[in-house]
Amino acid sequence: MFGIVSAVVLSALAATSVKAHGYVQDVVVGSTHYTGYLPYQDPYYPTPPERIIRPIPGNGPVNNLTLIDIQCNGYTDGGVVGSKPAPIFASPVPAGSQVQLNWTTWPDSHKGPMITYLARAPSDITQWQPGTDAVWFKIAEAGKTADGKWAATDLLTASNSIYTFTVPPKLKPGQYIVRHEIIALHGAFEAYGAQFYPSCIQIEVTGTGSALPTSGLVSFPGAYTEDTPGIIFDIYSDPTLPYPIPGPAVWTGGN
Ligand SMILES: *[C@@H]1O[C@H](CO)[C@@H](O)[C@H](O)[C@H]1NC(C)=O
Ligand SMILES: *[C@@H]1O[C@H](CO)[C@@H](O)[C@H](O)[C@H]1NC(C)=O
Ligand SMILES: [Cu+2]
Repeated sequence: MFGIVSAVVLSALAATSVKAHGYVQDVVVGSTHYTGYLPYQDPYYPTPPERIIRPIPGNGPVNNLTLIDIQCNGYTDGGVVGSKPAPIFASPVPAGSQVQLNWTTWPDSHKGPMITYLARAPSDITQWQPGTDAVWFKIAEAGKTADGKWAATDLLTASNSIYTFTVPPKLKPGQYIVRHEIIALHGAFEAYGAQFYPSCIQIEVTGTGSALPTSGLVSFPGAYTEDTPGIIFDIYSDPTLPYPIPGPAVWTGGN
């Protein structure tokens, strides 16, 4: 039985081994590893493995900011569009702890920022779809350093494809979607050229904090338009040009 599954998985892998794009393949909290949603393996199991990351159709980007796909790298399945919940979540994820996101090898050409948002689930996260509600707040961002190093790919590659963020220490406990993304700018010198690679990771934050932003929340789609600074940007013309990271300011109320 498992032999047959393995053969199917292997042939699916072989068919898609072209190196391009990427996704988060592993999440580490403390000493616990949670394998990410693996788009070229998971759908081929008779009983798909349960993941904490919402399903994605493949390693490719979303480039239309008006689509619900921009939320979680959309996936249409059985009438579920855009942000199909995952069946499980990482728990516990203590407030103040570091979470490591292990990306597949990121192509050198795909320079751009890495940005992380949270949204607090009003009820069971394995059932929750935010739709176009303004529920997201930014907790981390990295663009281009003063000496011209991009978060992706320079810094990500230097850290062996591991991106680390800290859960705000005073964040109110509860279930959250982490919306983490790379925006690849190699084609962003013109409209509709930026490529978005969002990953939606379900976590349960524990602790004794009570902080939660009450204003400034954004929606996906909605937070970015083609007029937002940093969505259209020429990475080739002037390497010393500062890069404006799109989206709201980082929320610091939980620090
Ligand atoms: C983006 O999607 C909307 C809605 O489907 C569509 O009307 C529009 O033409 C798309 N834009 C581009 C640039 O593909
Ligand atoms: C990232 O995940 C890949 C695939 O599971 C693994 O081979 C690699 O060792 C991981 N990297 C780190 C630094 O844990
Ligand atoms: Cu690509």
